[in-house]
Amino acid sequence: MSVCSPVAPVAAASARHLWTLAEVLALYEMPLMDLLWRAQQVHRQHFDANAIQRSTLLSVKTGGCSEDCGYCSQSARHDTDLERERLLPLDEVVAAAQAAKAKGASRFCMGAAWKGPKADDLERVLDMVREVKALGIETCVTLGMLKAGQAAKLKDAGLDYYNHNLDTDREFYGQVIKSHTQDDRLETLDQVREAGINVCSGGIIGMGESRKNRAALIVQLANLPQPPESVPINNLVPIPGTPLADAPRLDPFEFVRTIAAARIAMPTSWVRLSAGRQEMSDELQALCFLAGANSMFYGDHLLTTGNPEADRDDALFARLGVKAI
Ligand code: SAM
Ligand code: DTB
Ligand code: SF4
Repeated sequence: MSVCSPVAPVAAASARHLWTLAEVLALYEMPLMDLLWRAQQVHRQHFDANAIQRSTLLSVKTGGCSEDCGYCSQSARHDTDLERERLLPLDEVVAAAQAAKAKGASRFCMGAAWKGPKADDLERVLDMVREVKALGIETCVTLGMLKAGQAAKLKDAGLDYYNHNLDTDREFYGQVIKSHTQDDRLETLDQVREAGINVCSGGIIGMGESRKNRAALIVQLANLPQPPESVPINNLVPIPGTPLADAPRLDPFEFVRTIAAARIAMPTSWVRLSAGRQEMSDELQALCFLAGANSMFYGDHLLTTGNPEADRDDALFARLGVKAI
């Protein structure tokens, strides 16, 4: 195949291309070198290909979640080793954000294991957003499903991004999560958009879904009324005690293909190489960056699982000649 022949029609600069499943599946089926080349071309049209954005995560409320997401260590319905914690005090959160900023993260993301925030919990999170924002670092929260009016309050407090993943293809969703539907998640994304907060939404790969399911997730994200500004692609971190503890491991090249498909289908979005980096070699991560990932979580913890040590990431950036933004 010629490197120039597009799999999808090239949209006029002003018109937005809506992706079909066949087109995204065709991306997945390209020879890897052609796919990477195409992803690089798209990436370089919109971004500095040698710059990677870094967000630091903090779990502000850990465990005891009512939902049954099959991958999650924090569901009260799974028998995992996790210790439940109450909502962290404000000063601890602010101190962690200060440390993240000092290490060079440009965004601080606070996660809570809730189906959604109760009114009084939200008030405490609003204080966190205000104080973290005042430090001069971007703010992100992931609190589950929002009720009417909650997104507007978050916006008023200074929230920059709300993370809420579609997680997996609508057709596969019910096999992983039964306590809520993907439509519930879409409703929250609408509210976040409506409030003028940047949308961060992506998914998890390696849960036993098919390639068609992976492609369908990318189509769904890309064809949202407006594509998410930020698209986290998580590789399943298998958690003992969860239904997905023994999910068959995915070929790492399939993960790289998913990053490339996300990059091509969402050219102006930040694509985040998210959970699963700790198990990846430096070479595999470099391949993900080549496929168009330009964001990552920085700091030795995700929410309840590990992430590469900051020193290892700093060394990787130096070896690759990548600059942090
Ligand atoms: N409760 C909120 C929610 O579900 O939106 C926020 C926290 S939840 C842990 C945030 C995201 O983490 C999930 O949507 C999922 O994509 C990701 N995640 C959770 N457990 C994971 C795992 N074991 N491996 C990979 N990603 C995971
Ligand atoms: C996202 O897509 N990945 C992050 C963040 N958004 C909140 C969370 C990953 C969690 C990995 C499993 C854990 O640490 O519990
Ligand atoms: Fe709860 Fe979120 Fe985990 Fe689902 S992914 S169980 S909603 S914390």
